[in-house]
Amino acid sequence: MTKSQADNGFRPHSSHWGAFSAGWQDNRLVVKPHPGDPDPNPLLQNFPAALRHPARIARPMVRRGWLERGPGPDGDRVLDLLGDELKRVRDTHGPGAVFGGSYGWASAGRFHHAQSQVHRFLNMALGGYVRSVNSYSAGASGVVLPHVLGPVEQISRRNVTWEQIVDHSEVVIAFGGMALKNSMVGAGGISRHVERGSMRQARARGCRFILVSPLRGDLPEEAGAEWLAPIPGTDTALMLGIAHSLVAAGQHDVAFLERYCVGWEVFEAYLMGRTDGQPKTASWAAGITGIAAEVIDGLARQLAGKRSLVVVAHALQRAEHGEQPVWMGLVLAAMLGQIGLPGGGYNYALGALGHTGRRANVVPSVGLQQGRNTVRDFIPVARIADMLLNPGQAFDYNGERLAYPDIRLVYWGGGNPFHHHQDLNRLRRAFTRVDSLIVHETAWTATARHADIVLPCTMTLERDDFGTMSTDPLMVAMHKIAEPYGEARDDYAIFSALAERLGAGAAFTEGRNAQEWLRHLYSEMRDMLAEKGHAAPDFETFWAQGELMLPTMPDDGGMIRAFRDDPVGAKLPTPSGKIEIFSATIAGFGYDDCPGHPVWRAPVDVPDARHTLRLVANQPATRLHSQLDFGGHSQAEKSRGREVVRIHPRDAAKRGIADGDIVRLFNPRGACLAAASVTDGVMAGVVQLPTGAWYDPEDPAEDMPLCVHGNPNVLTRDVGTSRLAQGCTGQLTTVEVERFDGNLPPIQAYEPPVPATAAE
Ligand SMILES: Nc1nc2c(c(=O)[nH]1)N[C@H]1C(S)=C(S)[C@@H](COP(=O)(O)OP(=O)(O)OC[C@H]3O[C@@H](n4cnc5c(=O)[nH]c(N)nc54)[C@H](O)[C@@H]3O)O[C@H]1N2
Ligand SMILES: Nc1nc2c(c(=O)[nH]1)N[C@H]1C(S)=C(S)[C@@H](COP(=O)(O)OP(=O)(O)OC[C@H]3O[C@@H](n4cnc5c(=O)[nH]c(N)nc54)[C@H](O)[C@@H]3O)O[C@H]1N2
Ligand SMILES: [Mo]
Repeated sequence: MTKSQADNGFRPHSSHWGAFSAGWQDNRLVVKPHPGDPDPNPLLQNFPAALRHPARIARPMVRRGWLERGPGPDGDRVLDLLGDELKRVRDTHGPGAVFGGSYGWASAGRFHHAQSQVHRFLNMALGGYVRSVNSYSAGASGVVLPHVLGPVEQISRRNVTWEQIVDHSEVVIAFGGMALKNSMVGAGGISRHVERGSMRQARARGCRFILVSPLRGDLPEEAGAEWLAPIPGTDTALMLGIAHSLVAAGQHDVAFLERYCVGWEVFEAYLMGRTDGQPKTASWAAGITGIAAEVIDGLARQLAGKRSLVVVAHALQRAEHGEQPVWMGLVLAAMLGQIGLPGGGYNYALGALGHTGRRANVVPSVGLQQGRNTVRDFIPVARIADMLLNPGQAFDYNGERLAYPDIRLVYWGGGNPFHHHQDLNRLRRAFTRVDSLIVHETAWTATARHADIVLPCTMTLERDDFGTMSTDPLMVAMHKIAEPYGEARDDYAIFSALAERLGAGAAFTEGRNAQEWLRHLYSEMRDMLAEKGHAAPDFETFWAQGELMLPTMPDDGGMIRAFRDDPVGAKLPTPSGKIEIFSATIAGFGYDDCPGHPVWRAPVDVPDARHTLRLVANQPATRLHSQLDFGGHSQAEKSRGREVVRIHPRDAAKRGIADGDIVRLFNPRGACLAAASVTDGVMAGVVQLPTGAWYDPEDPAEDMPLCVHGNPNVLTRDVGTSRLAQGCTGQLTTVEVERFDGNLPPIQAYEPPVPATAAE
């Protein structure tokens, strides 16, 4: 922040979607992007209306049904009640009956980061909790990539940069695109949005972009991309077709495959049809993908012999057999021989987030120490409903045979499972199986509404913190802009008070208040910088300046470049030390749904006579997930108060749907309303409804209520990607769409629940 902004009463702050300053003008909150940001994110404009919106939670609440089973609370004794419940579960069932997965993005500030707070509290006060592993973002890739190339973070975040694309790439083929809406977001805060400008510059130099996606908007106009729209979920077949064309034309890089990879021969036998009698030719792929064989052949010619870059978006692996396109993209890039060269090769998830394509800071970002978790049980994160519905049941995961624990209490802070999980009607049933669901929230999300105890907490603008992410150099002093809403308290204050009741007060707080923690964490950052020979100002100076520019590493291509330069001295962290086109480890697990090399497996969830369209449920452009859905920008982009579903003119005409009509999307799992936007920016046969509209059941008492607002997770399937990774498959499913001519039910999602359930 510049000094003059601070003088005008504007104070620095940060969010996952951008750095900014905020202040008050005529009693209204005004938010201004950081002056150094060349392409600020419009999501910043969700803040002003959200800050004092009635959807905020003003006071603690306890569900009446829950209370009737126990002693009633009075005054603000909710914490006593909750402390007693935590003691009961700890002492009678042990910490292994507590699920503290608490997945979610929370806020950018690193001290008040809600999951870090929840996990530290559960470790200190209960001795631990059942945790979740991996993410909804990279559920399949996070498991398959370490077997075949390396840790997903290294491959997505320390690899090809936008600088390299500007200077070196000749062809970039982006499976799932690199939508600007997505790269505008980065966990911990992002200060400069460089993607649009980089694509413009690369194109001006002559770089060609190829977009493989159901949506034209998945690359910006600046990229000038050629747009190919295969049937969603068929990218692996398309890549196999390209691979076959390369081999048929003798254009694959045999020297690279020999020197840097293992298992080419096994895979080649499959590719050429020697193992299953089916050569994976361009015309075979055409029959599956809907892309003409000549086009597939042409892609092979365009990519071969050039500085080509293969990008695979997270989205592709958030689907049935999601491991396959991630692995096959790598194999395709290996065949092209550019892996490890500047601007070439393979970059998983480049452009899916603002973390990628940038130089890393010389020091990692700091966070709250988590303490020790004594519980060994865990689940792959997206198996939560399976766990709650089937305690004791066995499941496969990454070569292990595990069993679901028996959970009595679920503790959530900083995430919204009624946003992020699939098949919400099933999730609702799952949550009824636990004794207590405890939620800390800033606003009345569906998760808060389903909780037994809700504790209102401050939102980021209501507390001091600092924001930093390991691939953005700007560390921001996030000044408090407003007083807490109602009785909202910081997660830290709530946990400190609870830890006290559980006899772990001193262990949890280490005697520090929030301000002292900020200083403490900052001093850790300063020490790390000093160790690397970089001076940083003291806390007071940092706070007064409002920001600190951190030093960054050279743009060196990370682990993958090092391996290319020296395959013996800088082996990959795979069992063979090389790229594994065939993985003996994975083959050894014996999973038919994820064998030892990439394969095409037809999905189970495909259109039928009654459900003829594919639904793409992707990330929303108008907010981060479900956060601040009640904010100004998110609301302004809705139509008649509903989330917008995009449908191709041909599909709309067939159903008598006009632009702006309210439609009903349905399948056997559920139904929701949305407002139709008729556009040829989405391929025919596909409708796209982003995630994040707050779940709004017309009649919550029903088993399968209509969501009147447009949350696609009432429609998605709650099944794992495969036995290997058990990742989330929420991106794609099958639906039917019809015009909705009934009376339009009101939106109730943002109205606080009836106060009869108040704790007092
Ligand atoms: N169908 C389908 N589903 C998907 C996806 C998809 O592509 N398709 N994508 C998935 C992906 S990649 C992800 S990452 C997930 C995202 O899922 P989530 O991360 O769960 O979504 P958010 O809306 O960011 O949830 C964060 C919650 O934290 C709250 N919060 C913010 N600050 C604080 C705080 O300081 N304290 C507390 N206690 N709470 C706070 C916010 O109000 C919000 O409710 O969704 C997944 N779900
Ligand atoms: N504005 C905004 N940005 C975000 C987020 C947000 O909520 N809002 N969330 C952030 C998070 S947590 C994550 S993990 C990333 C997610 O990054 P991604 O998962 O990559 O993002 P999505 O928008 O879900 O999907 C990208 C595109 O893939 C395309 N696609 C879907 N299915 C297929 C398919 O089968 N084949 C092909 N070729 N393309 C397909 C869709 O058209 C979609 O727009 O985004 C991040 N960025
Ligand atoms: Mo994500």
